[in-house]
Amino acid sequence: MGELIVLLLSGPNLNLLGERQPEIYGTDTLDDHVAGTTAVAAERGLVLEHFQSNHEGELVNAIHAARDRCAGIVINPGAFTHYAWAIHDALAAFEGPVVELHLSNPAAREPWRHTSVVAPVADGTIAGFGPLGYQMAIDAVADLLDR
Ligand code: CA2
Repeated sequence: MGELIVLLLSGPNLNLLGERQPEIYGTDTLDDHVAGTTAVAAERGLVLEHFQSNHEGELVNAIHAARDRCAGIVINPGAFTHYAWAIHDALAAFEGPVVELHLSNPAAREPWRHTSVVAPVADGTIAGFGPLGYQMAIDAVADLLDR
């Protein structure tokens, strides 16, 4: 088999990581998270690709493009988590493992963050563990692919 690609998707405002709200989201930049995730993926024999967008449709297009090309998806949909049904539908049409990832724990925050429209189409959700979550998400995808 050829290389197994895992697509890491980052939603709106995650490009600002490291610049503001470090008490909630930590001090690492998105590039830091991507570098760490790439290294962990390589240890598991996986190739990481990353795409960030502030536009819902671009994330939908990226999910479509991953079909038949990527083995799994790790997605932090940002605030789209809470209402973006187009992302839900796109992920539902993806065949491989999907892991929903959050740096913070939305369940412990404002009530409007308690709903995820992505969770029903994910194999599982990792939330509240900061940077460690990226590593956990890769472990989850790798294990799901091994089964
Ligand atoms: O905890 C997470 O990873 C979230 O997906 C982050 C989203 C939030 O809307 C979700 O409820 C939970 C927001 C990301 C915004 O990131 C910023 C980073 C620095 C400065 C401003 C925003």
